[in-house]
Amino acid sequence: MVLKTLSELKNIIAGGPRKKLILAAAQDQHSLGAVIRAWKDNIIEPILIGDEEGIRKICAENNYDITGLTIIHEPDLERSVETSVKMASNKQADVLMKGKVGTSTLLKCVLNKEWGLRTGNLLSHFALFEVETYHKVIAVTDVAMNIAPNLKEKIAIINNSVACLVKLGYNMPKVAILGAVEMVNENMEATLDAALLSKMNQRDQIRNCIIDGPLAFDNAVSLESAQLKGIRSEVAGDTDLLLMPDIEVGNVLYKSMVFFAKAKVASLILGARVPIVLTSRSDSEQAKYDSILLSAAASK
Ligand code: COD
Repeated sequence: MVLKTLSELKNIIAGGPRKKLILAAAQDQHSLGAVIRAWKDNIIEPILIGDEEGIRKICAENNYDITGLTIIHEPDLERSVETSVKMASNKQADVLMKGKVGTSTLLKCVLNKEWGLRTGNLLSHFALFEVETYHKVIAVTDVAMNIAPNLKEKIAIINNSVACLVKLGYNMPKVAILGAVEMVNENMEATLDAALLSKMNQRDQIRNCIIDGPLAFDNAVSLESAQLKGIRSEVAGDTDLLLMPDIEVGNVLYKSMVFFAKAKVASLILGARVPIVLTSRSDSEQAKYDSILLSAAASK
């Protein structure tokens, strides 16, 4: 099974229990809009933590009916994130979501050694794009958390993402390890790592997926480009997951997909005790809603 559109995430969660979602620093219009829509759609049971007056003002201005919704008043930003993370850590939530607070403030709390959401695994960011010019959704990792992953970290990032794709119903997702070129070049570290990751996959050191790399972006997503270059690959042109060499490449790809290609996106932090919806403050309400769908599917 592969997903063709993000709205198919609804089929995966259909009939399942509502997930408890904590929205940290909830006084954020797009986040509240997405959370309330998912609540009305019976996908989540939200708890809003933040400045109650600010939350109620946004809801009144946008005609959001929040009768019956739990609000915990915590006007201080850092304390609202800390309370949210502690509650998620105490199993009071299936999903944590970031509201009006900076990414690194939330991540630092999540990584807190005493009361954070660490599991011993590497945490990584996973984004799922629906773009008209590709025949199915395509996942991209890591565009927002790990800055310059080494080989060991790349393996953990692949494992997190593949486990998530398997929860979404994928069987042996195809993983392209991106480089600037499709040949191993000893001066380009990304291509060396890609070759090692491919060989580790062939030898069953990385399981449950088919890895090939290095692949340049064109051969990863276009069979025609791969054939023109004479590349024989099970992954080329049919990639399910793109592994980025570092955060700069990943973040620029993410933003160019959204701003130039008008892609729809859903994203999550994986590897913590609960999935974390960490869309950026500039992401649309739709992106936040789709990320909530993804988090509900990933917390199955
Ligand atoms: N998974 C698990 N543990 C981690 C991870 C991870 N991905 N990253 C750090 N840790 C642990 C370390 O082992 C250490 O024990 C502790 O956390 C602190 O590690 P530092 O000092 O490297 O981390 P910080 O607190 O300085 O920074 C961690 C961040 C995640 C905040 C940092 O990596 C970061 O700023 N990433 C980019 C976030 C960002 O700006 N994204 C852009 C979004 S658009």
